[in-house]
Amino acid sequence: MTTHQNLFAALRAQFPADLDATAVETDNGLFYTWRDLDRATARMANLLASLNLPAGARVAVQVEKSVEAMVLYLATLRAGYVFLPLNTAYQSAEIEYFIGNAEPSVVVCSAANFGWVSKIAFKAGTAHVFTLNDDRTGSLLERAAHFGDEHEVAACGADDLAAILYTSGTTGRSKGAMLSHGNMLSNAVMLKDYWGWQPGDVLIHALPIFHVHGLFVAIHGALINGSKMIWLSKFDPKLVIRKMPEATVFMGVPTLYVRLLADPGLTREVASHMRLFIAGSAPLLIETFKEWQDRTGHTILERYGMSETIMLTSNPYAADARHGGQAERRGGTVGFPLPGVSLRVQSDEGAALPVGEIGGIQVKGPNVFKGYWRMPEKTAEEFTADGYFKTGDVGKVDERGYVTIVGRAKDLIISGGYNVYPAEIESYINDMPGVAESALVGVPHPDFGEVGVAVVIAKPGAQVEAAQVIATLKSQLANFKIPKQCFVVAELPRNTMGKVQKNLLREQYKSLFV
Ligand code: MCA
Ligand code: AMP
Repeated sequence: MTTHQNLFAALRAQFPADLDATAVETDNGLFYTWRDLDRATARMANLLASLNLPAGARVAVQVEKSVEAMVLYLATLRAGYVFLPLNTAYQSAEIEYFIGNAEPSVVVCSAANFGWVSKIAFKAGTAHVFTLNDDRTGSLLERAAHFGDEHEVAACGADDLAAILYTSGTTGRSKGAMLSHGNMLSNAVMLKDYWGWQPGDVLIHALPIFHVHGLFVAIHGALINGSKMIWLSKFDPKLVIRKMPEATVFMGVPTLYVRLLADPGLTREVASHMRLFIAGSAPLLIETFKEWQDRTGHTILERYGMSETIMLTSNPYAADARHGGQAERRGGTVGFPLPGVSLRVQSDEGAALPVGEIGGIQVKGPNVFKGYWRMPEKTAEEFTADGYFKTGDVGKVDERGYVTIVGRAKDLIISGGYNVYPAEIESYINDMPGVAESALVGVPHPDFGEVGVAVVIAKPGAQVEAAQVIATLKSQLANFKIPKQCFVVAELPRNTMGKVQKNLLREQYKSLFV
């Protein structure tokens, strides 16, 4: 094992020679140099190392976005432990499940949530609960301040776990996707080349840092190129537009592009300093793709990935011999399988499908995860006998090699880049008094791309109020999972097998928001 399989060591090796240059500039006027990042991660890694955690210990983190939160991520890698990021919208039932399932040794939360989070954590056997706020306060920083700012990076093998990302299951509970140092590093190194990262690139970081897009693709991309980040605590279209003349790269989910386009301040001139706009996490509408071209003169580069695989496919940055010299970023497609990724389309029966035919997308490569945390059966179900991971996405590959995603075999709604699993929401609704059953379907939405609509059946003689269903869900679940509308109806459409026909519900409610 060498230290250099450690993802942090590889990122650190690309810090620029001038460690006093700015690495991160924040929207509240703070500047962090590369030396600051090195020292802060060393201090925090020393703190973690002092806790005598078991090998492979999980560090579960639910905090608001801040540079210190990124430092905690990097310090966890540096110390050789496993990072477990949690969406700040998650409420107690959700957090209780993740902590109970992952059994983290360390939990970090905001001071405001310390009461309920620490109660859950201590009950689950967590030894250490720290606080970290987005204003550079909290017990984590207080404790880390007592440690030295030099730290020898923990030795790691490529297969050692670096992070666990929970992704909800289409049936049953969420599954923790285990990503190794090797998974992440191979993807980061390859994307640096594929997206043509250059000296002097500056990234506008406007995404949350508890999912793959903001935490890995954006942060690794900038760090492994020694590039400065303009760090926005929250997405704000006006601020992004204001910062474009100082930046070169932007990454966003489609909703961010829709909101930027809604701002008259987005012009060709303001975007002229930018080199690359990248979109992913949800389908980018062709209208958005074209409007962006018209307004800014830039062609958005759409790519496709998953928590289990990090990035899988991408439209080309420039002409590439690997794809017959193709340089065209084609709207409505997610581009080519990335170098090292083997992608195929199969029928339900497991037959390889020819060019242009629609089927299940399966992938293999150094980026594909190690399996689901403590769920060997689920892991086995999601891989084919010859080692391909079944993405659950449905698509096709054209004669030029471009991949198009046409739908999903998994019952999943992607709303503003966040995943909502109908099975989870339905189970909460079905537990409400007076409810016989329910169905959640995704319908088009101008801002979020897709949103959930709940259709509920009351038990005979029972009264169920739609507003009450929504209010009860709001008290239980992360806000982005709450259906934007709820209808209480007499019956659900069913096929001859008795299965609810969600396609008919989607059709019925498709014009609700558009
Ligand atoms: C906020 N709301 C939402 C969403 N976000 N509703 C549905 N879907 C959403 N995504 C609702 C809240 O519940 C709230 O409703 C109201 O909008 C305002 O909340 P607020 O938090 O202020 O919203 P916002 O700040 O405007 O957030 C919108 C957002 C955010 C900026 C688009 O959703 C976001 O940052 N999305 C990016 C997600 C992301 O990074 N995904 C990457 C996953 P109420 O007022 O009724 O309570 S990684 C991935 O998918 C893979 C691997 C990949 O390929 O990248
Ligand atoms: P997650 O579980 O958050 O990792 O979400 C992964 C899912 O997001 C994939 O399986 C796809 O369904 C979807 N996804 C990611 N990027 C794209 C894209 N560019 N176009 C369509 N769907 C996407």
